[in-house]
Amino acid sequence: MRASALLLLSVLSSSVIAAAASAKIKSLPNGVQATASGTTVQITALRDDVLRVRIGQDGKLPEDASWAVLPASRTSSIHVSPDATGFHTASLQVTLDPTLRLTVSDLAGHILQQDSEPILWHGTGFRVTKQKDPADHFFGLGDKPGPLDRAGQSFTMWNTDAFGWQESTDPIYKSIPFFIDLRAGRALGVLFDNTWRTSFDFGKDAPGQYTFSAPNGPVDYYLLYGPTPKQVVETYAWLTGPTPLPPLWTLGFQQSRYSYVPESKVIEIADRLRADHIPSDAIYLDIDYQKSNRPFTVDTDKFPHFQQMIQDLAQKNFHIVAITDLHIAHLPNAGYTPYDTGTAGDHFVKNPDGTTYVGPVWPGPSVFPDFTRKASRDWWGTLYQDFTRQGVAGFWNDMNEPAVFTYPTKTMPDNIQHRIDEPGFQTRTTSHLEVHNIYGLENSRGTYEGLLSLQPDQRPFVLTRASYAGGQRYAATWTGDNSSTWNHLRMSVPQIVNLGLSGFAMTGADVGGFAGSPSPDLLTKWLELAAFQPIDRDHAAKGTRDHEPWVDGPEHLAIRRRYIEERYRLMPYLYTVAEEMSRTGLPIMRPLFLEFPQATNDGHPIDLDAGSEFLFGPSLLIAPNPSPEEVAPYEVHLPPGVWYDYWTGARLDRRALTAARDLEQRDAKQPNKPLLVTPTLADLPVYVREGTILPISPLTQSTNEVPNGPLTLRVYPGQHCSGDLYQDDGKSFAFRTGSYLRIHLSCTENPDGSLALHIDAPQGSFAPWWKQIRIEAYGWTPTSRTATTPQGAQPLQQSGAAWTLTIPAVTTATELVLR
Ligand code: NBV
Repeated sequence: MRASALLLLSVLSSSVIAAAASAKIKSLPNGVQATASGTTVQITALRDDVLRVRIGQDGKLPEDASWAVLPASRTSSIHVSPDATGFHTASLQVTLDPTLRLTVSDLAGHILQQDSEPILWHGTGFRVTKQKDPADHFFGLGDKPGPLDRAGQSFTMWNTDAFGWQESTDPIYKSIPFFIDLRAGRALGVLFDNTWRTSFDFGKDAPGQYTFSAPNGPVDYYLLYGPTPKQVVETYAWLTGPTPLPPLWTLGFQQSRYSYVPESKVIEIADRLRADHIPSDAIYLDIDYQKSNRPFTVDTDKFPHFQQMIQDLAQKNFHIVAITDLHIAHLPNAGYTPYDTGTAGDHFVKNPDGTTYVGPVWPGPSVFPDFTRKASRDWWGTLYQDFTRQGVAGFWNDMNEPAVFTYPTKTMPDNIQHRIDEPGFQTRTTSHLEVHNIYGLENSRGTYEGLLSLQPDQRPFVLTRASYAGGQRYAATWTGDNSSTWNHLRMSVPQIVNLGLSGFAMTGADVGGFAGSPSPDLLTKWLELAAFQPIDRDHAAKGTRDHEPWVDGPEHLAIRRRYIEERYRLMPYLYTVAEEMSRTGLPIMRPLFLEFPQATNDGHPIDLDAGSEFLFGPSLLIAPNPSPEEVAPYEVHLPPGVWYDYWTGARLDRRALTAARDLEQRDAKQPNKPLLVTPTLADLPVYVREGTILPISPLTQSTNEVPNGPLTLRVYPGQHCSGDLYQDDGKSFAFRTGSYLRIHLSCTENPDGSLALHIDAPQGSFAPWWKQIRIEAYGWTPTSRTATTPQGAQPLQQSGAAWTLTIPAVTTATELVLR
């Protein structure tokens, strides 16, 4: 794949048609347009911090349409201030030189991006070349494996069924042509909105430049200025839409395998999860529940009481997620409804001669919905009617690259004809080359929108394998067919982090690895780590050894259960983070630089020093072994500030040096010196950022269960001490009309040594489960062991590293002072 991308680049270089030095710059209310030597460039400001660049030949600009960008954002614009060479906004300076090279700077004159050459054309193809600074670090680009920082590498966008992918495999399942350039502490996001087989090179070909190119399609890209990376991520969510608020149960532990059959096996798995007290919420049905692998059928020999099974499992608080692949069995005159109704409605893609394209996949010869037609997506959505009626809670769109069993391409031929018949687009027929990378996106969109129209007051859960930029609006995703190796465990971190930076915030990797059989230790470590990742789904390929938490005996089970339980205790925090994600686009799993962009003197991302560390929400830092199979101690680099050990509550500063379990002492003179951690099977280091107020619930066995006992607020004093808590019914859209609960919390350390906790007046009308609130204060020592509460003075109790008290649930703004 990379070889062909390089070939394209060298062809492009050999036929440069550079714009001549005669550009005429025309001012537009919202930007500029200029033409030179047949190349027309238009740069417009959508906001002060968002630019759009469109370039065309022969005086024409590309079609103004997008599968990724929200219409309202794409068409927004501001008035800019023109100047001699371009324009400026309230935060950016835009300059075009006579050869149409673009420079974008901040208002202090720091160059954020600069064309090092004019655009290169080669027929329908083109290449955009930017100067690369040695300080540039690149993040994003979706699920691409390899190191977190993309600098020095090149990539191709072509959605591929990449069973058995490894660290250097490219491309794999998704095409998310969005990246963030972090240059000396200033962040700029770039969305290259072109669905063809695009290429990216971040200084691999030539160290002083980075490029993006395509063999066809529009030159249409967006620049999103920070300066902080967090602002860029939030702006990307403004541009392409955030991940919607997921149903609460999808944040629970999910158990899957290819495949649990027959029905009795599914029930056995559910019963064992409950009997072993492994908190869990979902069980997956992979392709073998279907009759002869035909989507939207059930093999009634293996599942004679399908609906009853679903209802019985729902009684036990399990949700069923069923796979529904897009390839419809080619079964004329056989009474197979998806084929019959799809054919009647002309919903399948065609060969160049107009006949329906038929390709082999799981059901044998199959036909493929034309998802770039709204009418075909609407038809697709109706296929879910029986399953939703029967109570299937979530749907899994696999194989939607699309995967076809034709080799070597593993997809449909380039010349297959797709119809674009879509509000906002010119109606036309185009080849597979243009649609390939958005096929999975539009498949999952059809599913999501179909579910919404079938069950308008239920938040859909769709899990998709392939997608394109913006696909987070419709589906969660996973990293496909990973392997049961230590390296794949390690790689899940940079992959999920980069997906989160690319808009996909609800993401997981198959726990235990899909291909192969994990050793007991590997499975245990994986279940530990995934408890702190957005989607926690244990999944395994056919023919591999069993993967469920209990399979390696009581000692392993006890460790695995402890981590899953911890995830459930953290559910109020996790759900609050998920709600933030649904408003702002901030991912659940974050690189350290997102929260600590100033952590290093030269502005390089601290993650580059910090092995496999990541943040789970804004407040918890997870520090797995960067060489997970290694037994030697490893370094943990904590960003500046005070940190607490999550497990013991010990404050890791000069006052608590000796309390740090399992950690070598922190050097008092070098507070940012790395910690040394000795890896053990049962431990995963987790740290809490100072100033955190962490909401915790009593343990439940599923998210459906109402927790029994108080809400706990763990207070970790320090800078900017605050926390939030969000709750709602976990499934409907009632939150949109006020049925939610939001509480903002903050704490202050007073000069007299007392600790004040402020609980703001709750917002929203949703009544939560707790009747009491237990406060646990860490890293703080009382002088008189009492608290002032609205109910009067109360004694503080000591419990481990915390001082605690319990008060009745509050309905108005409340202040407690612990002294
Ligand atoms: O549907 C079977 C599998 C599924 O379990 C896996 O998660 C997907 O990534 N599917 C791929 C098709 C076949 C894989 C060999």
